[in-house]
Amino acid sequence: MHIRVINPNTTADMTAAIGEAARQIAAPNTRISATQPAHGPVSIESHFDEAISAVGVLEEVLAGERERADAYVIACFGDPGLQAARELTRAPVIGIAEAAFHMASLISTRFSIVTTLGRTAIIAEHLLDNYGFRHHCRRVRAAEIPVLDLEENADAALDRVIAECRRAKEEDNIGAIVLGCGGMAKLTGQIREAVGLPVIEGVTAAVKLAEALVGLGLETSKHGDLAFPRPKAFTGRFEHLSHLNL
Ligand code: 5HY
Repeated sequence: MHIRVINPNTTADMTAAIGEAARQIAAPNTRISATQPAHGPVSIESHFDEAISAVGVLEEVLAGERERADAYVIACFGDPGLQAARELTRAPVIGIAEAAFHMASLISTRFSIVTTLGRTAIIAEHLLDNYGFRHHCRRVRAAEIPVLDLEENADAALDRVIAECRRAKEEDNIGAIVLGCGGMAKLTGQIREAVGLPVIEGVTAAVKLAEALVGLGLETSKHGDLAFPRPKAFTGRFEHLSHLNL
């Protein structure tokens, strides 16, 4: 099976690291392609960044449809464009936040999230409400690191993430920690060792969920709100999306 892992930001090093993390846990017959939009923010740290990145995610799904991908992973913890992406394909589309919440709830009664910047914590809180996991999550914490520090100052960023995870372990009365950024995928092993709690990372959780859905022959429902969008004209820079024949 072919799983297209989409990093919604446009930082190639982070896309490569996300692809590598996915390949390390993918089943032998799973082919992982890691891609990013041609246009968009180098990192996603606000509602604005997320809104712009969502268009790039959708164009990457349309490109994946031309390559007949069997499933998609949206590798940003805001799950940008998730429901819109599901409208464009029959293939399963998994957001890393949603995947991590499901996995965490299967191995713990309460978890905390450790994300990058405090200002993005609200995005994770909205997803917890939207997906029905608010009661499972004790707290959304932030290591207060810019996303690209995970690439450019990785050692210092790792120390801050570990410190925040240790505070969560001490203070939050939890059984597990969810890492709140796709860029943390490559750090999961070191964090698990340092913190001594189950640590769930979304990219790998999403790849395994995608493999399970494809393995079960389950597709995104085309009955109801996730049906293909009605073909119509788009104007200006979106004219190429006109009358999509999906
Ligand atoms: C992510 N931003 O996973 C989110 C994390 C965050 O560029 N990739 C990003 O802080 O919201």
